[in-house]
Amino acid sequence: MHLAKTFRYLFIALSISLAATVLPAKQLKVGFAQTGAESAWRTANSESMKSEAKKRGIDLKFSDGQGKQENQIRAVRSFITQRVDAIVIAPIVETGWEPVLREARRAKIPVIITDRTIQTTDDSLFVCFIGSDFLEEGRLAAAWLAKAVNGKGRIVELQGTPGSAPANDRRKAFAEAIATFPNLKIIDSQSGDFRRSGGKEVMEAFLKKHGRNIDIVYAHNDDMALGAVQAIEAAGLKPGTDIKIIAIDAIREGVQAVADGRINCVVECNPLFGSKVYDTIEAILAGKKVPKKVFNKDELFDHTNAAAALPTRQY
Ligand code: GZL
Repeated sequence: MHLAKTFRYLFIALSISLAATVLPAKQLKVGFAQTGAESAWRTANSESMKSEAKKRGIDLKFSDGQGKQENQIRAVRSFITQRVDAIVIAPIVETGWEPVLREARRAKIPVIITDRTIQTTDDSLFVCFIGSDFLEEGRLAAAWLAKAVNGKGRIVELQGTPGSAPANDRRKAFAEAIATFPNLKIIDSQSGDFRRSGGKEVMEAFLKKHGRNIDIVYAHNDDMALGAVQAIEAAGLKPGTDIKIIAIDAIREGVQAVADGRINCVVECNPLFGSKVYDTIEAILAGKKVPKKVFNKDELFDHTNAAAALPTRQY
C-alpha cells in the first residue's frame, strides 16, 4: 500500500514539473496610465516602459492621459476590467487618486506609482513608488545657483504643471534653500506646464514686465528652459551670460545647451526606469516584499562636465 502511495505522489510531482516545462509561462499583462506627452523627458519615459515590456514579452496596455487626470482614472478602470496583473500610474497631479485606487485594491490588482508621488492618507492603496526625489533636485539646483552667483540675483521661476508633485516639490525645496541668501530672490513665478512653448511664452511675458531686472531663470524642466532660451535670444540677450539659466531633467538637448553655455546647469531626473518597474512587478507577483519608495540616482551637469557626458547620454 505504502509503495502505491509513493508511486502516486511521484507521478503527480513529475506531471507538475513536466507541465511547468512544456506550458509557456503566463504572459504578464500590465496597464500603464502615463500622464501625456508634454516633454522630451516624458517621451523618454514612455519609450523606456514600452521597449522594456517588448524585450520581456510583457503585454503592456499603454494609455496616454493627454495631460488630464480623468483620462488616467478612466484608463485605470479599464485595466481593472481587463483584469491586468499589475497597474502602473504616473500621476499627473498629487490628489484625487484614492477612489480609483480603492477599486484596484477591491479587484486585488497591485498598483505601482511611478515618476510623480500622490497625496493619500492610506499608503496601503499602492505597493510602492519608483521615481526621483524632487525635493533633492530643488535643493541641488539652489545650492549650485547660490554658489554660481555668490548668493545674489533676481530670479524668475518657470513652474511645472500646477498640482503636480515635481512642480510642488521643486518649488518648495528651491525656495527653502535660497531663503538663507537675503540677496537671492524670486521676483516672479508662473507655470509653463512643463512645455517648451509654455516656457517661451512665460519668459516673453517676464521680459516685457521686468526688462533687464532679471538675472536668473529657474525652470522646473529643461523643455521650459529651452523655451526661455528662445525668448531671451529673441529679446537680443545672451542666455547663460546676460541671464543665468538652471533647470531640471538633463535631457540630451539640455546637456548640450549647458555644453554650449546657453544654459548654465541642469539637474538630472532620470526617466529610464522601465526595467526597475518590471523587476518590481515580477517580485510583487512572486509574493516578495519590495521597498515602499525607490529613488533613482540623479547627477548634475554644468560647464565642468556637460560636454564629456554627452556621448553617453541615453535620453
Ligand atoms: C519628473 C517628471 C516631469 C519632468 C518633466 O519626474 O514628472 O514631468 O521633469 C515632465 O519634463 O514633463
